[in-house]
Amino acid sequence: MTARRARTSRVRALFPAAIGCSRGTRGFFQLLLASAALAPIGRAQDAGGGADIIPIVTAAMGDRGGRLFGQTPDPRRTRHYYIAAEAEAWDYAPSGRDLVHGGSLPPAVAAAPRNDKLRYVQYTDATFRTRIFARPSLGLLGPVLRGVVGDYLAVTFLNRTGQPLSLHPHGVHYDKDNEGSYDRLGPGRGAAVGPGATFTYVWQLDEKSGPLPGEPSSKGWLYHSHVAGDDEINLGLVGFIIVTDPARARPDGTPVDVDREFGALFMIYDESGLGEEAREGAEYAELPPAARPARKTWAEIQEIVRQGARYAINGRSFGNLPGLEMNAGERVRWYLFGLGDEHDFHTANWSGLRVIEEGRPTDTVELLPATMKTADLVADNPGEWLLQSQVVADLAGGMFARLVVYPRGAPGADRASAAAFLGLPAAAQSLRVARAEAAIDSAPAAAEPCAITLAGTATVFEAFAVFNQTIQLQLGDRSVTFHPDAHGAASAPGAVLQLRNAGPLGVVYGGVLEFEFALHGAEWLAVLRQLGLPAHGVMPPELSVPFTLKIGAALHRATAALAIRSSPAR
Ligand SMILES: [Cu+2]
Repeated sequence: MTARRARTSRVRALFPAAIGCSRGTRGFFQLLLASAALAPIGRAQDAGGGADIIPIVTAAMGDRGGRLFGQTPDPRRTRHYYIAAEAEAWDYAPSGRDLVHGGSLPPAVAAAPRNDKLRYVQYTDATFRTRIFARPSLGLLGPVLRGVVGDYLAVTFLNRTGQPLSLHPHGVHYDKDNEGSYDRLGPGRGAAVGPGATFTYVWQLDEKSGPLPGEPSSKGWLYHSHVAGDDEINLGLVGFIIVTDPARARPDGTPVDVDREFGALFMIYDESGLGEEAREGAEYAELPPAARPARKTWAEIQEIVRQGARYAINGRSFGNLPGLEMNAGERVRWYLFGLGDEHDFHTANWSGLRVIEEGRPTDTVELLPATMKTADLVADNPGEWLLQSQVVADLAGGMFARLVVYPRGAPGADRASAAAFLGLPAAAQSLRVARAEAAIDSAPAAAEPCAITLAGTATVFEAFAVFNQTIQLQLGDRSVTFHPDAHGAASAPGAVLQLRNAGPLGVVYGGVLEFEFALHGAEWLAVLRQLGLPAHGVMPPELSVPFTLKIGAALHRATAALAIRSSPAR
């Protein structure tokens, strides 16, 4: 990821097959350069930097994927995902603090809260308009893809960035077009998806992708962009796949002997801002001046790299990864991953808890780059604990996260399978209702016969300007359109909208919009009656109200359980 990778590029280049997907052909050219002292090879010939690679598929070609070994897979056995790659400013420690030790962040981390990242973002369908809520505990990781042995995964990928990208999976069965990995030997169609282009990858979850009878009932495999090697991993384009043994799976594909799942990627990200050239330049400082692109000394480069290192679990540092919460007694499966370079040897350690990994009880699991392991624990020790790397430099760098085991009898972590397991279709939501209530006044001359409050969250694009889009609410056959101002406020006849989380410039960051509608008047009472509210007699305590929200071009659907307060009581 950094200058330290430059130091080893000769070694890697000697073993390109063994290194597999962690290295492009750049190291090979550099090997030529170093050994023969040739003149530097121009960037146009260089495999490093995705911008230099000519995309295999472009926006003009349309989607030329969707087939595996020439066949369209059985749709009844296919799980379809829609994933875009998008730019995002990423904060490794959004609280601005070390949330475990209570201290401030190292100056280099505190000074750079916004880091340019590319992410895999999940959408509801091929229109790529409506985002799905990301799982907070997954941090920077992309959506989890899952299935049981015998299934196919189809991933329609839209590249919304300016450089060619891909999805390259580990562990599953694919042909060359679906490999998603760029090389000069004869790249498949999915090897380099150009800016604006779409490609549907199809992968088979064959027997070898699933667990053996002696292994845990499910296992995790990494996927990542692999056009120009690990640059894209460092940018954030990483996610994982879960494959379950069908003999040990529930109907929804979750492992039957587990109550909850988490995924954790241990990796040092490089935010030094140093280009390949500067890093490689330091490495080749011993070359004759004509062949040397170096401008900084080795020591200078090392210091810049050190300042730019971000020690993270799922892209969060210093206790800033949320959501690692479980309930006492739950059987919890951990999918553990390592990625990166020769500094990325990490030891996943749970304080207060022990796991079973490869049949042994332990509290520490060793991770090397491109390692994929499964570890199970029973949450038998309520309290606040840590998931951390026990490597000394990792601890100093903030590679730890908070764990919570709620005691029995506490409300605890959400036990619904969509919340407890990763990547289930039921969790693929874009709209959540936090508060839904209606006050009904049935008196003949009531001043306010009906007042409805509907508040919640909906997904939006990154850096969403609240005053730029129209927002349309549809309840029953009644639809209202709002044009919010820079403060997120808008009104229409019988309706008021307030968007709650726009910053001073009227922009929402983070992809989640908080809304609150207040609806007044007899027309809304008519809508509720149309949706099943009785006109006379005893009011039900709750009314199920389906509604849609159109934010710009993105359509969101949800059903609110509307709490009914009626007066006068009868
Ligand atoms: Cu890989």
